[in-house]
Amino acid sequence: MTNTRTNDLPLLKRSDFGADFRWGCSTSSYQIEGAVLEDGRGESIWDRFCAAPGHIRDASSGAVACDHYHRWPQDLDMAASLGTNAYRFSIAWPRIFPEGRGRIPNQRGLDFYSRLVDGMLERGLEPWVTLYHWDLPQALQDQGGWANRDTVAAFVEYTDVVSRHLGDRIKHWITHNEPWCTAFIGNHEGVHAPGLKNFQTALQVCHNVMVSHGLVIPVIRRNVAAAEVGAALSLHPLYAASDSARDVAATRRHDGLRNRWFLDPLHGRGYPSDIWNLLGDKAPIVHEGDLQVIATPTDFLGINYYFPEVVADAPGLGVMETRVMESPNVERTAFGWEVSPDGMVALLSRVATDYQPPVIYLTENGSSYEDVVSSNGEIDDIERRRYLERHLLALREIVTKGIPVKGYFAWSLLDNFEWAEGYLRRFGLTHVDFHTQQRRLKLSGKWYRSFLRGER
Ligand code: IFM
Repeated sequence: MTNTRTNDLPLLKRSDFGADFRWGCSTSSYQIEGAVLEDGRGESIWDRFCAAPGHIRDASSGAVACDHYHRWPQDLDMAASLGTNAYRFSIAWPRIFPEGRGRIPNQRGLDFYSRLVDGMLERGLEPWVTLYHWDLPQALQDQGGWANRDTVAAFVEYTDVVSRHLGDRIKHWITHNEPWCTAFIGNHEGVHAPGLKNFQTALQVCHNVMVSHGLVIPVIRRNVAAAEVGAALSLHPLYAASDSARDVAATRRHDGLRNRWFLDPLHGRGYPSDIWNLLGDKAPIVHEGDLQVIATPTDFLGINYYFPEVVADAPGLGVMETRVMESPNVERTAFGWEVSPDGMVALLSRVATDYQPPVIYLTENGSSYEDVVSSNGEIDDIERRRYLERHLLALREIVTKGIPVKGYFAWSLLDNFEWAEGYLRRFGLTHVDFHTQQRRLKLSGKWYRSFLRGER
């Protein structure tokens, strides 16, 4: 039954998206690599954060994760066997500069990624690299992390080294993954590394990350012929909890920090004034020219789409005075995230109308469910398969509307270390037994494979 379509859903074919469409899976370094003490890798903020009790729900860490550092040939074989033509991964900055910066990079770290990229090319997978997917060198955090402007300079140096070493083989460069998460989950909510709970710090982190994005674009272009560069934002369609003027205004405010805080400056509009005016003395320090730097033209916009949010007014609750509501009677993943392919259509339509990016890639989309390995070793993750199929149907609708989405990357190739949730949330198309490291393609992965291979 794996290769048949879900009976109540319309037929979907790879060819509906055109021959040049990029199809891939996404991963990130700390979530899959393990080998945190090998080949000269330095400590990252996630190593430090995981070591402190109470931060990770199952008290785990990425120390071993999927052991991808050693098992990458098998993992790339799996990615290629699906019929994908691209693969998104990230580089662990502490493998390149164990102390965050320095005159001489760690050659063994560069060699690892060089082998990995060669492995992709040998398998017909176009490498899509993310430079920062949250594993900051701890040495830089010890000096203030992203809140310290020096980290911006360090990121430029790191990018220069990586793009000079790998730019002959990598054409697609993603500067940052989900700067909202870097800034706010890590520095305001305290749920991710480095675990700070300070709104003002989070705003400064956010600004510095955005400046670093703009500053590395010319560096990559200088080092990489015909490079295509962009950032991957986590964006959400937002709905007011009621028609009341207060909830509608709250939703606009929430949108201001969740979505427009990134989209506006990236598109040359500066920070949204409605939000800036609310921030008062918490607003970030912005140097002259920063907004022009952030608005440096890119080649594409990466969007990570997972779920919509329903927002209500919350007087007295922080500067933003908003609350995200749990709307009842909606379909949710095991993580509690609302399942809404329509939300993806709404989001992409809105971004296309309001900002007109020339090219969009869906750089992440996926779902977490509680998978069960049956006695015959199969993982019949019907819900994830259906999630994937419905989101690809939504994607076809988006493409049919003329919105320039040119690629889709499923999150994720493998079950992996899901940050503060540890190994309790599985997002993979491939099941990983974290005791034996055995990989097994799930029903969802088999569905993606049959779709990509045109076997349906
Ligand atoms: O696992 C994460 C990933 O690192 C960033 N985007 C969302 C995924 C699921 O939470």
